[in-house]
Amino acid sequence: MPDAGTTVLRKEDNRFLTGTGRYTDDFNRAGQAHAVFVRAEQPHARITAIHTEDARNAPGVLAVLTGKDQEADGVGSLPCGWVVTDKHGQANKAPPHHPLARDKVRYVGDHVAVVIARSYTQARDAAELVELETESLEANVDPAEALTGAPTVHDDAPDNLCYDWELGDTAATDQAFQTAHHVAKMELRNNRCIPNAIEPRACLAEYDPGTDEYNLTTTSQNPHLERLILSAFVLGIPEHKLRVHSPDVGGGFGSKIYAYPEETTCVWASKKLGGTPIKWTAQRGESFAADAHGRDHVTHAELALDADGHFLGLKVDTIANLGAYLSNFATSIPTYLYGTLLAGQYTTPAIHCNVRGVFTNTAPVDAYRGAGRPEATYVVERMVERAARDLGMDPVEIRRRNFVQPDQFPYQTPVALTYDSGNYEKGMDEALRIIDYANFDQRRQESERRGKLRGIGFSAYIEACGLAPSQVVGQLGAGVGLWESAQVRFNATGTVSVFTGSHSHGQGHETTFAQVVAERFGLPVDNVDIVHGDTGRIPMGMGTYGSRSLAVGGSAIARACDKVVDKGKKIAAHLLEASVDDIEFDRGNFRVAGTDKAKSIGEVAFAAYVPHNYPEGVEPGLDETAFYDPANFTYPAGMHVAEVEIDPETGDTEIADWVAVDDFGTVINPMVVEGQIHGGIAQGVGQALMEEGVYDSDGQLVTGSYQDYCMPRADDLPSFRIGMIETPCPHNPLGAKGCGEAGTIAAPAALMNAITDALGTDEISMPATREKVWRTAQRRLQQAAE
Ligand code: MCN
Repeated sequence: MPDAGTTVLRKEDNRFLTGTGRYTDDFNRAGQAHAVFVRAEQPHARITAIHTEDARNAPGVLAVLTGKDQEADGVGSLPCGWVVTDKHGQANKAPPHHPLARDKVRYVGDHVAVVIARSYTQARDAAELVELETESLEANVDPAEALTGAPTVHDDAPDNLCYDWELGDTAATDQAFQTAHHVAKMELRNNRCIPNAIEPRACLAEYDPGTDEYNLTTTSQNPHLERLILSAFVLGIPEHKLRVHSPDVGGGFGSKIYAYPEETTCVWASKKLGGTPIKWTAQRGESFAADAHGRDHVTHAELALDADGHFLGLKVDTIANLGAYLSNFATSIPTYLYGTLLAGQYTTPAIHCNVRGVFTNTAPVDAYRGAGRPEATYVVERMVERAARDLGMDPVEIRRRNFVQPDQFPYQTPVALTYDSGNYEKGMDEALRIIDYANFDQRRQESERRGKLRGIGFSAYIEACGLAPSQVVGQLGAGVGLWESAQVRFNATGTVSVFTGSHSHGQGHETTFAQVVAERFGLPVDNVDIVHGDTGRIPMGMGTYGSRSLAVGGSAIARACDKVVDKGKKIAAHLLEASVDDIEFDRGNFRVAGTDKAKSIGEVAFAAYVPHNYPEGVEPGLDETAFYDPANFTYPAGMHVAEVEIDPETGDTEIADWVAVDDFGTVINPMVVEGQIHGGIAQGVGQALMEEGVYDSDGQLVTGSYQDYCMPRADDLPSFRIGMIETPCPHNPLGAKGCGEAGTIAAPAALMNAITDALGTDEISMPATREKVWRTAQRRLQQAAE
């Protein structure tokens, strides 16, 4: 019976590895129709007419619907659920985002009409016949230029500014800069990423005219939130009349958090077509064009230091691309999930950050694995290394001099957050030991002898995850609470069903959550069933993102288990003819303290459902629910070290070694956690070396397929070497901190610091493609020769 804290193979892998998982596209209904969306081919145009007659008359077509039809039916706008108040006290601009465009199209891939036909091919063929008449407008695609006279995306925001937000103390930061011995400066671009889950987004929408109920099967990371948005904002369906079911979901990385135009439109259309079930599955090109993208920041940063390398102040000025419309959490990502992390692992006393969120004619930008925190870590860790290079200091030593120390926790940063626990120096020392930093110079010389350039780069990342206390996020503008719920039900035969509002789409919750419960009740993991992803079965939930599932969802489960034990004690006391106060519970057994009189939890559960001999005043059943709202975020942190070897003749960057030492507090399943780190690093390496969503100046997405958007593969990566330290989270019952985004947050800075170390210049931006690296290396060699 393995405990939490030990590796258990993932229960869910049996179905995933044998091809018996059930994904949204595997669901079919008799008489279902298929939806194909007609999408904008121009990035910016006023709609003058949409000609649908030919498509309507095409074989098999049941309907061709446009924004006008939605307007007539009162279909609402997709909301952004987080209001950011800018530095002038104004709420952010929130132009409407209609599922089907009404007046203008605003990016390539925007939704113009939906064609619904008997078969997918009929719908696709008919979609070709829809003719969009437009007046073309100039496109605005570059965030750096969006505020300087670029074409206006929304009339409500004539200068394309969504908000001008600041955090930190300007006066204190200015003061710090005045006393500085040195100011390190950098221009940084955080490249646009396009999420690529294995399974594309999909939905199957059904309306039942008999009961006036809807059933939406869809690829969502948070079915309850999807239900809330469709109900409260877009379609006005009473929540209890809408079931949202997310069966197996093949990855999300943030892109499946949001309510999108497609499933919204299919739910609405299913009723319009008298209850015809409507199915839609994205083609990969649609995912590239219209799933929410990530990152896309342009930043100027300055770090003030004294002569000994102590950080005195940090100034950060960022323009964040929000795309053409505000996606559900878009406003919060470059503000509260970015600016608040700019202290990093350091005691920098004064920080000021200014962020301007801008509209452009590009796909909406929202949370993508890490969401704001990779961008913050990238700024801080590139700046730290830049400062070390400017001052001729060892990058390890400069960090050591500035780390928050273990006795300073809880640590209040100058940018709002209070770090809960950590030991940053210990993590760094462990990483240095594993990578053998002491002998790095020898390895560099050995590379030089072979004509190669070797570099080492560090990234001391911190993140705030386990999203998070409802009161705090509410004060910051969130429109939702960020608690999690759990129901833990003993069945009469002693097995346990757990209903969680978290949603696993690759993270292994069916195993790790079962471990939490199995350990508490002294049961085999296989006797615990984790049910998730269905508003029809799970009372309430807020879903999975922000590495919150274990810290918040798992804590709710732990609390519900405690309630089960409390009730079980009453039943056991009766069965054992003892006082409740004398009953102890340990690993599945209720025992009268100091005796060998005991009842197993299985016996107690049976008595709860067959209450022939039962305490008076106690309800039958052993089934408890808990809501958990954390007191703080959790603050995982760690040190990633990348060592690269560059071939200046080809521009090839080989990642020679990668060491990650992380602190996730108490770990439930080391294997699952390692898997999360591996996947996270791979994603960060992708951003640093090869991934970039590029729009040309005409607003066309030129990286709209795998031909042009390069993803990392196994042979691009080394075998990662993982170390762990553990400072338990002091404020949740598991002591756990989130791990799901850490690798992605840490990796880009580590890799770019290593590449720039090897090349001897910071003049290279992400992604450091072969071409860019080759050009930079050649330029350096030429300069050296001159
Ligand atoms: N865990 C653990 N001990 C800890 C922390 C976590 O054993 N101290 C386990 C958890 O029980 C869980 C897994 O590790 O099984 C990840 O937990 P957690 O850090 O709570 O993250 P979430 O489950 O909330 O997952 C969300 C996170 C995010 S935000 C993105 S984006 C992401 C990610 O996880 N997307 C993923 N990992 C992904 N992995 C896959 N395969 N696919 C995605 O889309």
